[in-house]
Amino acid sequence: MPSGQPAAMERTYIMIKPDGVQRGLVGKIIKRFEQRGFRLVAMKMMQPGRPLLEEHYGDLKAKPFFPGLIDYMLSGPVVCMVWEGEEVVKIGRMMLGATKPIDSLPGTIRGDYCIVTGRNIVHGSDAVASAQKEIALWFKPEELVDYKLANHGWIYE
Ligand code: DAT
Ligand code: MG
Repeated sequence: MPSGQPAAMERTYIMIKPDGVQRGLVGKIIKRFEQRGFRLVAMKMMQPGRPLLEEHYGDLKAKPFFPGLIDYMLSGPVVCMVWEGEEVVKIGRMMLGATKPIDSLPGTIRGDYCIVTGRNIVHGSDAVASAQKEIALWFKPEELVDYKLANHGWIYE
């Protein structure tokens, strides 16, 4: 891409799972997205119910770990966020680290804070299309806040 040509502005759905909340990692996870330069578009804490979680993880319904995954996600409140920026979906996944913490490199969130796949503390959308679906599932349109980040011009060309 030629310099000065902006890549598409994207949004991604990032959710701190119950273990991330209980382990006091909310601030640290938010900080990483802030310091990278992304714009926080929406944020709320909630206790999701089973139907919402089953919809969110609908693609994994047939997996043997699905019931355990839903129980884990029901075990406490989560922090739901929408972050915006160029290539934020891919960069966000990179910041999270691999699904299995054994493959997550140090420096990534999962690589720095967790050991097993079933307690990997944070969710991030895996593609632009799934991000759009997940944002619509977890947030009402009026919960997405429009404002200009004061340092935008110092983050983008
Ligand atoms: P990711 O969260 O990296 O997008 P995924 O969408 O494949 O990974 O799976 C969703 C979550 O399900 C994952 O964060 C943790 C859990 N999970 C995935 N594979 C698992 C496994 N083999 N055993 C236990 N839990 C698993
Ligand atoms: Mg996934």
